[in-house]
Amino acid sequence: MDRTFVMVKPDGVARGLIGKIVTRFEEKGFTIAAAKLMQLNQLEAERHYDHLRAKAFFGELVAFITSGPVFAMIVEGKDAVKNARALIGATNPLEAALGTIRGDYAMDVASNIVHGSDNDENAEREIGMYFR
Ligand SMILES: Nc1nc2c(ncn2[C@@H]2O[C@H](COP(=O)(O)OP(=O)(O)OP(=O)(O)O)[C@@H](O)[C@H]2O)c(=O)[nH]1
Ligand SMILES: [Mg+2]
Repeated sequence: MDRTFVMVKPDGVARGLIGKIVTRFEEKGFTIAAAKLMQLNQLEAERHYDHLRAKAFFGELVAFITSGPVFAMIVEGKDAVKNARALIGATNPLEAALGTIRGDYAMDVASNIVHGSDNDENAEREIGMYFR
């Protein structure tokens, strides 16, 4: 079975949306294979967003993702990476269709409430980082 890594970001946890987000994945047809509430440290956050190191907002991004607990999940299902990203919606909630998680629950690109791995290799890398 295909799997991917999904994380409710600090804004989603703080807003009490863990349950709703888990439900959206279950309703889509995913199985939650593992899940835990955790706090990312600076190093983990920098590794997580390594591909964005050159961006002007990198510092803000790392500060945000370490600002409070996140809810990390391994989700399983057919074409897990692609189906999860379709359910999550476009990076910028302004462009995310209604019916997607970001389209329904977020308004700002900096706090878009959920992360999903962008390819199979990164999914395995991120699962390896957070579930050992
Ligand atoms: N503060 C800030 N954050 C941004 C900006 N643009 C993108 N981000 C954040 O950086 C995160 C990671 O960017 P990407 O990996 O390119 O986008 P993504 O794959 O749709 O999002 P993730 O699933 O969170 O990885 C996004 O989800 C946004 O929360 C920005 O201009 N300012
Ligand atoms: Mg990404």
